[in-house]
Amino acid sequence: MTDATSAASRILELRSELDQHNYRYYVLDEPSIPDAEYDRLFRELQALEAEHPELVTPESPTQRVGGEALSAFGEVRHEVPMLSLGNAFEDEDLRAFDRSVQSGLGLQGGDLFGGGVEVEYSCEPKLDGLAVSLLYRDGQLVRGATRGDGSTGEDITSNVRTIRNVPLKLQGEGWPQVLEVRGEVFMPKSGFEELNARQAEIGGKTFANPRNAAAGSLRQLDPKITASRPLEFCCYGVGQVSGELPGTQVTMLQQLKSWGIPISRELKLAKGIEACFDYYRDIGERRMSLAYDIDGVVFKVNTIEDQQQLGFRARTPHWAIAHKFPAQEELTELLDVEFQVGRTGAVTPVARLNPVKVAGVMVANATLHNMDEVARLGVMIGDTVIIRRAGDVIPQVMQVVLERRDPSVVRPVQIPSECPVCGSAVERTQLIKRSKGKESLSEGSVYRCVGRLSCQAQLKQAIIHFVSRRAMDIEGLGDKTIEQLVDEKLIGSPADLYKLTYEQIIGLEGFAEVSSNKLLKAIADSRKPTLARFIYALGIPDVGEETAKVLARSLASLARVRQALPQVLTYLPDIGLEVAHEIHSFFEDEHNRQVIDALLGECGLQLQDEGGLNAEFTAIATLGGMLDKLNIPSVGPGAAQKLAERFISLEGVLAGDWLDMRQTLPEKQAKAVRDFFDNTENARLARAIEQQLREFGMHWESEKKVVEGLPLAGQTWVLTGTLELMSRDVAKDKLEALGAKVAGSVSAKTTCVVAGPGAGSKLAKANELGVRVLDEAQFVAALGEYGVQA
Ligand code: JCF
Repeated sequence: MTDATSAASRILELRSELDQHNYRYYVLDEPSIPDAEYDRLFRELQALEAEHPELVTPESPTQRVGGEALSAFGEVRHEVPMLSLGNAFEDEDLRAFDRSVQSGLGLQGGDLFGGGVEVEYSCEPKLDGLAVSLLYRDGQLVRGATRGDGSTGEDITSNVRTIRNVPLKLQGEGWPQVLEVRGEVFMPKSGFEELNARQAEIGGKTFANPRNAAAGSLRQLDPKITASRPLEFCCYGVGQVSGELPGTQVTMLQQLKSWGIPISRELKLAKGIEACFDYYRDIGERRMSLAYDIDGVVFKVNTIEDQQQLGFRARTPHWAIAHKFPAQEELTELLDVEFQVGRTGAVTPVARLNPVKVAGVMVANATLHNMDEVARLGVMIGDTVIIRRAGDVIPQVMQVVLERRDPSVVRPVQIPSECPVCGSAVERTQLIKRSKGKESLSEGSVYRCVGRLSCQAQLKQAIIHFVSRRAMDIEGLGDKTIEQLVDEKLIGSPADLYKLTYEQIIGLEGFAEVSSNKLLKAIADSRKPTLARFIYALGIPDVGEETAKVLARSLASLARVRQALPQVLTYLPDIGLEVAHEIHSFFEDEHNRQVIDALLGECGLQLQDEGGLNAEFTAIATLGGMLDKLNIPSVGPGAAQKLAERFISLEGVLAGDWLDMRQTLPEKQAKAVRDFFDNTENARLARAIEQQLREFGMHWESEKKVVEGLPLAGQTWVLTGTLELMSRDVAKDKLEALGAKVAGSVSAKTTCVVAGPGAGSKLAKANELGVRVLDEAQFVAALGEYGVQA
């Protein structure tokens, strides 16, 4: 093949590929490759066409800019063409732009150093949205249009009218009779997240990024859909104008702002190109905390007369440029998927990638989170994938480029059946769910190595966690040292730390006399942790610092925490069934028990602040509440309450005869209760829970007292908004213990509404109906009046 024929065939290939991506981008709003990859293909075509001008055709994507008008909308001709911007990727591109501006304005060599006169530039972030034109006649919005190809766009008047910050009428006075403003329609990041969550919930289409979401929302044939989308407009310039506007970019935009047109809050004036670099760096640093996506900053020659003198070429002005940030998304190949074992044994897939530079940093690995994520992405080893790295966030695999999949090469990602580190079984986690008195198991998204501390990977992580600052706080024991200790089998559990000798430590890499003694002292000094720190240091799955503190404060002894039944743990603030089971099974594990016994025995650990029971746990238990926690099949809270009212005590229920029970409950439920307690295991569990609640100091109320003469008997309360001093469950328990019913909605029968921050429709309804409303502080005070502590 000659050079020319191979160029010709590559050109055809690139054109068809670019046409396809253009269609996906502009018509479907569903691009399958990152912008950076599109730009590369585009530039490759441009370069080939420049080498072979005879091969350029009018249909080539290089000869057209922007999207084709969608036939469903009317056409709009732009009297003044809508320009796009040239790009500067490197610093040098921006300096070249500045030099060409200077020469265009005849300013070169203007000072002693030959550096020319400093040009003033307006600066603003470059929003990642869609360019639109808004036409105002006599101050009224009469037309909205997309940019389209720059000379013809689509008429989207009904849609832009739904954008909340687009004024339908201009404010103030002095606006020109005809005023066409131009700007970007975009979707803020938060609105995008909410929209996607909403769409996922109703099984609708979700969007890859805010830009696609904005495009998909703006080009809806039904403006009601557009209206439901969180779009915003930001003006950056003007088109047709009758009459005069202020003479600089910045003053002109400020004038538009005074008429009610939104402009960028980040608009600044920079004197000289160095100030532009400062602006670029400043916005770059704040990029992640901005409310919207941007892909660079825009610099414009500030003086409008100068802009006119500089003019434009094809469709880009000589007086403005977009200084792009490094792309956050790139394409690469997924070479392999490896599995890492974490502290709690979670086996997580990690993508090994053909290294690629993303946002300025080489990326060779990316997280795949879990196997559900692998399935959601549909990713296979050997696929081409899109990698995204935003700010300090770890690189993510965003999407598979299916067009680039070679079915003969790819293979599925499989979770290993054995732990890659210790060879123990890998099991899928189970989720315990409860509804209507039924406990059901479903598959979790996490797989776990069951090896616990016999798995070296888990052991290393467990010890790293154990010694960490907020846990046992042993200084001088870095990750590398811990790895070495485990690899050389010097320690097999956290307890072994306390048995390390001077000789063993000085034999480690990086240790000398002084540092060895220091470490020994640090280990010895860690022997008196608080109970909360110690519980946290154990590294029980799902037990973070907060939960550890709750356990320590409420139960006030490790012995009680170790014994606690899961159902009893759920009486503690913010401990759900899931976590309760994790805690319970952690302490059931034989290996864990041995390690804890060793720590408290031969290692000499002494836990501080163990002691009497704390008020936090002296919540009020009722028989009904306890029966509910037993999860008797088909028996919900209502039925549990009826049982309690009828039988008064647990022994009463256990002995309750069938006829009695059938008078109280429908036959099916009565039978379920009888069957449940006829199983001696269940009866024993119920007695154990009741006994433990008493032992742990639970303030036990008999049902009899509950139904009669309680201070809030006959009242109906509603809890809404966020409660900060206690969980809603606890608040509900306390109200019920005082005899109140707690309902989910407000009506004229509601006695009182407790409204925390964020309360919405229920609070509004209460105010409308004149129902009494308490804030949380008032609520706590009210409880206090009845002798109940918050
Ligand atoms: O924010 C933008 N995406 C943006 C686009 C800002 C500008 O000042 C622009 C633009 C496109 C063309 N100015 C022009 C002339």
